[in-house]
Amino acid sequence: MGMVRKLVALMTAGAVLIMTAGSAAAAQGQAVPWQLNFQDAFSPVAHDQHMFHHMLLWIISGISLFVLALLVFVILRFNKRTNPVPSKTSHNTLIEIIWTVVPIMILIVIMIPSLKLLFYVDKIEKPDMTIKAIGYQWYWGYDYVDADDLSFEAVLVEQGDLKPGQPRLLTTDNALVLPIDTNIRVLVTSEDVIHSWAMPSLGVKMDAVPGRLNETWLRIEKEGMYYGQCSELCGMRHGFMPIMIKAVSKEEYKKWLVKAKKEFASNSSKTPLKFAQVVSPSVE
Ligand SMILES: [Cu+2]
Repeated sequence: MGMVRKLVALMTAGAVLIMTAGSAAAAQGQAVPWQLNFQDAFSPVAHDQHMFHHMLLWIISGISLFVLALLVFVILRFNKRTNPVPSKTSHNTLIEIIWTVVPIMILIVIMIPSLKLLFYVDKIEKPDMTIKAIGYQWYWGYDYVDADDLSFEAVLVEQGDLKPGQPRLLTTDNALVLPIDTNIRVLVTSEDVIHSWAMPSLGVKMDAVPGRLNETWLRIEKEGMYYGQCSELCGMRHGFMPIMIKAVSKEEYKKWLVKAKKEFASNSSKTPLKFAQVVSPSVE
C-alpha cells in the first residue's frame, strides 16, 4: 500500500510540474529554454486551442489509465497459476455493445468542441483590417491590403548583426507591425513553394500554397514582440525565414502606418528580393 501511495504522490508531483512549467517559463511571444507546455496564449484562438488541448489530455490520460488497469487486472487474475482452468466464453453481447458505444460517445464529446474550434479559426465575420503574408524562398513578404497597398519584405537578421535582446533566428529586418485588440484577417499565400505561416502564441499555423489564398484571423491581446517560423519544409533556408510581429496600440499603429508608407513607398512596384541577396549570408 505504501508503494501505491508513493507512486500516486510521484505522479501528482509530475502533473503539477508539467502544468506549472508553461506559466513559470513565461516569456511573451517566444519559446524559452527547457520550456514544457505551450507558449503563453495571446489571442482568442490560442486560448481556445489550449483549452481544447487540456480537455483532450484529461480524456486520453483517463483512457490510458483505464486500459492499464484492465491489463494489470487480467495479468493478475487470469494467469496460469491463479486460473488454471480457463473459461471457454467467446461472446458477451452486453460488453460488446458497451465497448462499441462508449468509444463512439467519447469521440462525439471530442468532436463537438473540435469542430467548433475549427470553424472559429476559419474566418472572422467582420475583420477590422486585412494583411496578406506571402511566402518566398526564403523570407516573408507582407501586404497591408487596406492601407494603400503598403508592402514590404521581412528578411532574417544574421547572428552577427543582432542587437542586444534580439532573439537568434527569430529576428527580421522589418517587423510586421500590427495593432492590438483588432480583428485582423490574415491571408496567406506563396510565390514559389509551400511555406507555412506559424505563430504559436497567437494560435496560427496556416499553409502558404502557391496559387491559393488561405484565410485565418488573429486578435492580439497585448503589446509586445511575437515570434514565429515557417513551418513547412521549403528548401535550404527553411529554418531561416522567421516571422516577427510587433504589436502596438491602435494610436501607435496609425502613426507607424504614416511613416511606413513613406519608408516603403519604393516597394509599390513589388520587386521581390533577388535570390542571391537572400542566400549569400553564411549559415551557422
Ligand atoms: Cu518556408
